[in-house]
Amino acid sequence: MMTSRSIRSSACVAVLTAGLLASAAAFAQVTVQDAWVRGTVPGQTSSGAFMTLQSADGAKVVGVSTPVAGTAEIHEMKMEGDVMRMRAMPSLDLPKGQTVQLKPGGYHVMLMNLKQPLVKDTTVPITLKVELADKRVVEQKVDARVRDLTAGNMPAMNHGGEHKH
Ligand SMILES: [Cu+2]
Repeated sequence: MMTSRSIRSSACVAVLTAGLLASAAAFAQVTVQDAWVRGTVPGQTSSGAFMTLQSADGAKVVGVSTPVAGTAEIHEMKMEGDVMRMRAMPSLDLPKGQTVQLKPGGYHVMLMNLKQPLVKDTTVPITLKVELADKRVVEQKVDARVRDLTAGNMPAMNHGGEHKH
C-alpha cells in the first residue's frame, strides 16, 4: 500500500518536472518583463495590458488571451495628424534581440468585454501565443500586476463603436 502510493507520487513528480522544463524552455525564447494591467472601476468594460518583450532569436506574438476578458487583441496606437488612433494588429513582430515595449500610447494588449473589475494589486494571467523563429507556436504565460487606474497616464482612449473590428 505504502509502496504503491509512493511510486505513484514519484511518477507524478517526474511528469511535473518535465512540464516545468518544457515551459522553461519555451520561456527562454521570449523574455517578458514588467507586465501590468491598468485597473478598472466597476462597470468599465475595457482596459489595457502592457509589458516589455524581447526575443533572442526573433519571434512574433500572434495571439493573446486572458480569462478576465471576452476579447483580447494586440493594438497599436499612434498619432495620425492630431488624432490618436488605435488599430488591431494580426501579429506583433519581435525582431531578433530587440526590446519591444507595450506601453501607454503605443502597442498594447487591448482587453475588451471584461468579465470582472480589475482590482489594484491583484494579478491577471495573460497567455501570449508566440510564433518562434522556427515557426513553432508556443504559449507563454504572463502574470500581469494590476496597477492603479491612473497608471501610465495614457491619453484618453475611446473604445466606443468605431473601435470594433
Ligand atoms: Cu486598444
